[in-house]
Amino acid sequence: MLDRIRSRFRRKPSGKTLSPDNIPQHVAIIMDGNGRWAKSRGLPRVAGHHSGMKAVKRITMAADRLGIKYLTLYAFSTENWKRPKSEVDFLMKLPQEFLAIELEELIANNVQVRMMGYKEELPPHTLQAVETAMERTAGNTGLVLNFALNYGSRKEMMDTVRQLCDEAAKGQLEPDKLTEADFESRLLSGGMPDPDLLIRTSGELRISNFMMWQLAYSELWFTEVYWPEFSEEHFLEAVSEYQRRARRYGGL
Ligand code: V0D
Repeated sequence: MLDRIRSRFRRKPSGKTLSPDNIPQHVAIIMDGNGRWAKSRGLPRVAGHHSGMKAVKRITMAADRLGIKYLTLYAFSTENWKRPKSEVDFLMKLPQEFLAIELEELIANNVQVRMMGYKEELPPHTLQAVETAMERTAGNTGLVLNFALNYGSRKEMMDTVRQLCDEAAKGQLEPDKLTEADFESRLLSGGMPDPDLLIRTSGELRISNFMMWQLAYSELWFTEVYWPEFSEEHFLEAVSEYQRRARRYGGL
């Protein structure tokens, strides 16, 4: 417990401290720059993906120590299937490898593993590993570690629209009375709060089909740093900047 309090007040290079209140409840991250990191070192792209996996562990533990409740990581998009088959095959082995190494520690830390995305297209070995992890951590009450895996925001919204139309056609809902809450609860993120903070690494300044509905009022924070080099310090810097910004929700 002391450790937890200390880490929340840890001094940063800037000399600023994080406030223990106003910790973002939900942080989402676009983990970009793995291939570029590898290229800059003369390594194959897959070496970058592998190194990026280490950063996942690092930032998960940092988020847990800060008392963040939800961490959503964009691991694989519905567009990523267009990459070379050899790269996709490699990527699809990472969940198993990650969980083989980290699941016991995640369980010991009361972390709940979840997946947000379309399960149908995933190779059975990938889905099996993720589902086992979700089952084994379903009762945990600590950090929710939510992997966006085969996720795309337009598909998510279109599926939600289809489902609502279907329910309307069956007479289960009245279009006139449809609310934002009806829409939200049917998204893949249903039941989770919207992200308070979005982080994107590696210098691209785009949302790239990630949680477009849910990010409507989120603070956005971008860094040039490649994901494999993203450190706890960088993460604390993003949270510190989040705390500095006034959150006005388009109101006062
Ligand atoms: C590669 C950087 C962990 C982004 C991080 C299949 C690209 C490392 C997972 C993971 C990937 C997913 C689900 C789960 C446990 C771990 C992961 C993918 C890529 C895509 F339950 N890292 N990671 N999944 N990379």
